[in-house]
Amino acid sequence: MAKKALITGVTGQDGSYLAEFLLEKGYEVHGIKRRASLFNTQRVDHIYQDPHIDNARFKLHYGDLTDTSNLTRILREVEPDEVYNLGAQSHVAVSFEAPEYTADVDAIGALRLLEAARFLGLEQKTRFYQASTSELYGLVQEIPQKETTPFHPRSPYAVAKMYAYWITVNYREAYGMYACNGILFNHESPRRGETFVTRKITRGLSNIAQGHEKCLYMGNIDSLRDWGHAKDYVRMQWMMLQQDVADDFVIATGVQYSVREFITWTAAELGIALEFTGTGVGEIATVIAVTGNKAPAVKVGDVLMRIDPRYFRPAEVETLLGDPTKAKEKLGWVPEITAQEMCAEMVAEDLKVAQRHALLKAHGHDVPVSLENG
Ligand code: NDP
Ligand code: GDR
Repeated sequence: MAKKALITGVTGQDGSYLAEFLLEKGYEVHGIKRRASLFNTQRVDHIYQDPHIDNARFKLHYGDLTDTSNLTRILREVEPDEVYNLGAQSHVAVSFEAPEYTADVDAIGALRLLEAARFLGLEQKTRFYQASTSELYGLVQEIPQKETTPFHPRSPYAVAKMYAYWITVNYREAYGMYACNGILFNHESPRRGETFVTRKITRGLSNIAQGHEKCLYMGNIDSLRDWGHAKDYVRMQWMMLQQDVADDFVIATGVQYSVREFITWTAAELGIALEFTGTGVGEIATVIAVTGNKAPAVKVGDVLMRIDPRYFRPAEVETLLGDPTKAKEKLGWVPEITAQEMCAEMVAEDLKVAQRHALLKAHGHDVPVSLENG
């Protein structure tokens, strides 16, 4: 019998990579998707299986982490061996705008799943993975951060995730559930949401290179992050549920870069050399050289980046750097893709789309490019 996994947040970045990974391992994969007025399954359309065929191994259920009876019914129907709770309002800046909703989904959502498993008598059968986050460290108490570093969350998102972290530990201790936290540092990919900083940069500069946009408006570019690739990180989520004893692990690369550096790499991938001048909100990035043919719309002297304080956060997490020693030693996990390689992959994908739009425009087709920012 194939193992069954249930993924909340299956339509998100990690959910899509994890679903692919588990299908390759032979799992029957169930995912919870939200009802939306437009299709929202683009990240999993390539693995979608017609439910009318026999032996379909990828199944989607409508649901929401705010809906207890819905979650309980899906758990009862599927009786999964493993639950991966990846669903969340995952944008830190947005959590300041919608703190109560973020708490409902990100904190109580985890409780609803754990309690449903207990209520249905699945607590000894179903293993539970909670998508915890480096945002728990917030105002960092120790560099680098490891499993024993004290938490100091700095946003409604991080505070909600702190509840989810501890309720997961609590169900492990109180009911003997196999429940664990992956404390994952930032991880990205070409499937990253467009309003997270890396994708905003690769997509924005690719659009500028092809003449769809003029300038990138950024928040705190001094911010330091430990960026890995989502593909490497979902492998680790699965590994965490295959141990004899449930435990919590930091997943990170152990290397840190600034947002400014990520902008420089992205520009370089497009053949653009930038110079940063000015300070604070007056800082700009100006083009000092253009080579190759990837950026026909850009010329020397163009200002490609300005600071817009609207992207500053009420409380910022200035620096994050993870220490993944425990994961390496206990699970034998090592990340395979570097931040620069990931940046190159993201630019290649975003440039392809921007070039396709340019071609359509050149043939008289109107292609509105979303200027939605984050
Ligand atoms: P995404 O934002 O790409 O995906 C979030 C998923 O959650 C989407 O499928 C979204 O659905 C779904 N979702 C949102 N609200 C609800 C709800 N009310 N009920 C059910 N599902 C909902 O996030 P990532 O894939 O990047 O991250 C996965 C998880 O890991 C999240 O919990 C995130 O907080 C956490 N995390 C992420 C890190 C990262 O760097 N990527 C690092 C550490 C933790 P829809 O598609 O309809 O919006
Ligand atoms: P983060 O990711 O908040 O770390 O949360 P994000 O990419 O949004 O920000 C990283 C850093 O870049 C700074 N920044 C900007 N961020 C955005 N989005 N837009 C901007 O214009 C901008 N300019 C500068 C931010 O201030 C921040 O310091 C992500 C999410 O995936 C969470 O769900 C996850 O838990 C953590 O990573 C680990």
